[in-house]
Amino acid sequence: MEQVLQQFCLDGTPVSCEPFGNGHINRTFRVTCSSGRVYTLQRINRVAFRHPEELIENIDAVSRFIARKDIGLEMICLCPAKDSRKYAVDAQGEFWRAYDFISGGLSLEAPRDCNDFYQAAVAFGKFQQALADFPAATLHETIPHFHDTEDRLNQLRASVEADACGRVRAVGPELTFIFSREQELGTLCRMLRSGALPLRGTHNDTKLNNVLLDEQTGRARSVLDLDTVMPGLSAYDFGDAVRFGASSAAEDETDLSKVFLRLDMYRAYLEGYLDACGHALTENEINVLPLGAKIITIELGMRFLKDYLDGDVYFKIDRPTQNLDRCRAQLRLAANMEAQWPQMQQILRETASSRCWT
Ligand code: ADP
Ligand code: GN1
Ligand code: MG
Repeated sequence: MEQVLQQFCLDGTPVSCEPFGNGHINRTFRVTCSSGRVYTLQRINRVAFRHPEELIENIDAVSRFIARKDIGLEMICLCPAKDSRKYAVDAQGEFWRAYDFISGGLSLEAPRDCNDFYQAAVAFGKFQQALADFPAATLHETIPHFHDTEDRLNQLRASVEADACGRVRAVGPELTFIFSREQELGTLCRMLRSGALPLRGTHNDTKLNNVLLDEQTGRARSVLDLDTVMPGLSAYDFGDAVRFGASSAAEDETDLSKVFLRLDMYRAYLEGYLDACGHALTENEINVLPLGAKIITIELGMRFLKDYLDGDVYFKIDRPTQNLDRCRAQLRLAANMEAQWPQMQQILRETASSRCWT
């Protein structure tokens, strides 16, 4: 680690370096220097990200673009290395980056109340708004087909055929649940192709713990984890946040009777999101927000299942069946969304019609 840290232009000498955060992809550390300055140090996951230099270019461009807009979002700032690049490479060829640690910010695993979730929605909504005039064509596609649900179905099919770990026979009900919804799962992809939905600069990983709320005021403070900022669909950004933060249970809950969609949280997110960027969304985009939540929830179920079948090579796990548990919890949540579909639609109508721009 020392060999990595000494490559960056840090303010002082590092005095401590501890593992930090609950991300599933990168390895994150909190580094404190003799000056009192604190940094986030991260090793970039090379299974997920094949071209780390491109990833760094995206993050640098997007964070600086948004910081200049002064819209009340504090953006992460990449720390330069001594060779003036914004990353370091260690002896094993692994890529590392350092950011200024944003102190006084809360990264939550679950909202404490509806206001937390409203504020998270404001942060992601503002973020998307701020990217509206970003030159999207200059962004690298850090993970090709990231939220291409049709492609995710094909990837799952390939993993079932390969059955690398002999696990397919244990997941029949999960596969039936997913493939019986195949047509519906492709809806947003088809709408994008036909021009019914616009491609925007989106975050693509809108988990609650990828946002910072201010510790004192509880207000939206920052948007983190810019690894997957790419052209995408607003419905998926909305949906992924709801999937994670409006679930009554943890992403890997094993007692499925505890897993359902909290309609109060769903409403709070919808309000925050529409308050922050609703005026800029098309009518179709607003109408498909609930569908975005359902489709992305099943898409995550598919991704966790694929990784379980492949032998847990993508998402970090800390117990052997965790990816299968994550998959089952997602599918249960999606089934519950289906059961509460009329209420989800009604809340959308109420929230959208009470906004003055409708
Ligand atoms: P991963 O891709 O593994 O999810 P993240 O970039 O999301 O990595 O970082 C993991 C966690 O570390 C975040 O969820 C957040 O809690 C914390 N974190 C990352 N960067 C910062 C920062 N600059 N300031 C404060 N906390 C941070
Ligand atoms: C990963 O990196 P993290 O933990 O914020 C994943 C997301 C998933 C999420 C599920 C690059 O997010 O797509 O929705 O896990 N990120 C990547 O918890 O694959
Ligand atoms: Mg993260």
